[in-house]
Amino acid sequence: MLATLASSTRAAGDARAVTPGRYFQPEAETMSRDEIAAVQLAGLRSSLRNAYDRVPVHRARFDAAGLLPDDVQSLDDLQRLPFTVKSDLRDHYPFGLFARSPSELARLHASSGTTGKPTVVGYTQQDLETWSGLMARSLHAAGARAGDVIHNAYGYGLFTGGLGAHYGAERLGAAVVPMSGGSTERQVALIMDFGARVLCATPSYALAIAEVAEAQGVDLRHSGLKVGLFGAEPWSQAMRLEIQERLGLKARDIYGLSEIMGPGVACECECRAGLHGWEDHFLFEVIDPDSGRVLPEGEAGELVITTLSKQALPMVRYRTRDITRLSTAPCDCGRTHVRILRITGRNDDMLIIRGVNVYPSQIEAVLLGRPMIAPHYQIVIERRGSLDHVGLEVELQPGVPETSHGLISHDVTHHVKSLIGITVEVSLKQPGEIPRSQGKAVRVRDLRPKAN
Ligand code: DLL
Repeated sequence: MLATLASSTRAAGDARAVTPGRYFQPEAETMSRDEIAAVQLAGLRSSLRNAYDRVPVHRARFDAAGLLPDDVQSLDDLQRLPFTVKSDLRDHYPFGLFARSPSELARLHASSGTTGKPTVVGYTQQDLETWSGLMARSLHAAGARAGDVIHNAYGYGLFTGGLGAHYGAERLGAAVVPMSGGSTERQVALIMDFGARVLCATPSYALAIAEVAEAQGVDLRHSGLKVGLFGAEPWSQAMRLEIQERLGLKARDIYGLSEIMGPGVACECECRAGLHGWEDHFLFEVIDPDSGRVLPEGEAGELVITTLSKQALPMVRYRTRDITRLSTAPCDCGRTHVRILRITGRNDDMLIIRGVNVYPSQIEAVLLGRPMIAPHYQIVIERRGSLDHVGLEVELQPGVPETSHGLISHDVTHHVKSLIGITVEVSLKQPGEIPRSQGKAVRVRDLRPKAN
């Protein structure tokens, strides 16, 4: 099957010769399941050793579980260790889970934590090498090639999307256009002018680009775009079809999270039958989120990931909160790495708004403590056109004069934008207007179409 991989990547009408890039790595990507297990066991033992020797939090947990890294004889032994959760990163902010000192790091990234403190992740130079390699492998699996122009509209900065895709594209041997998000009209012009063959963006931003192009009278279906790598937020099959139709490319799903690495933990291949999770660097489990029990292959549950090669931030059984299923059935592309089926949602209250991770508690933290605002609010998220729109309904304290309304709205909008990074439309409500709940307050009304 692999022999046909190169020829099958030649999209109809795309006459360019397909160069088997350096980042199709058959020796790694098509190992037998037994070979994968052997690589994983070796990686697990050394990663647990790294965590045990250098991270007091992990050492205490391993000791409490009565399992030393050298005791690990099989992959199943991992189940004897407890999970790591997002709040562990917050509780040991900023560097408490790091296995390297800041002087040994090459980069730091951060994403939203559940409250004011961000989740901080760090990389050694070798971690960055691994990440670039896996991102290059992902790009290649999705259909990008050395020599392509890759238009990268993932946000650059603390978010891992921009730089993660950037270094992977360079490693692949492509020319990257480091566009980041925003300036959508300019994005359209540069996609056309530079002849980009590959687009990297969140799926909702890809649609926004299509919309702006259409409004400008530009038909991106006639551009050079052939492949899109879309991720960082859940998206549906319907959205895939719409993106493909409007941009004239093959839309592929890419998954990742900062705590584990960033984009490129898993990616769809040409077959688009699930995302290959790169098992030579990560170990994937799916658990019942309530009992924590590991579920048999094929059952839906929460994805848990253990890193096998990370130096700076080894993660042991990290609960991603993402809901999915796994399959080790052979894929038509010939790759043997497990497939993570489309992420259908999360089992915590984290929202992903225009690709930005947001917890309702962060918005609450902005509202509470503002004297004219009562502790009752609702976040209403809709899809307007292709983009998320966030309404923030906020209840006033009794007796607030109407003359202050403009100032209050502006103050809330400004602080939400500067502290959390999203734009909200504030509507002020009179005392008692926000519905009170009998039980758990309904803080979020998410009216966007669901992923399926
Ligand atoms: O979103 C990394 C990334 C960048 C992935 C670009 C793909 C492309 P975080 O900001 O840490 O990292 O957010 C991670 O985003 O736990 C999922 O809930 C969600 N997510 C990421 N990719 C997908 C996807 C980046 N393909 C969180 N489908 C994860 C559904 C996704 N959800």
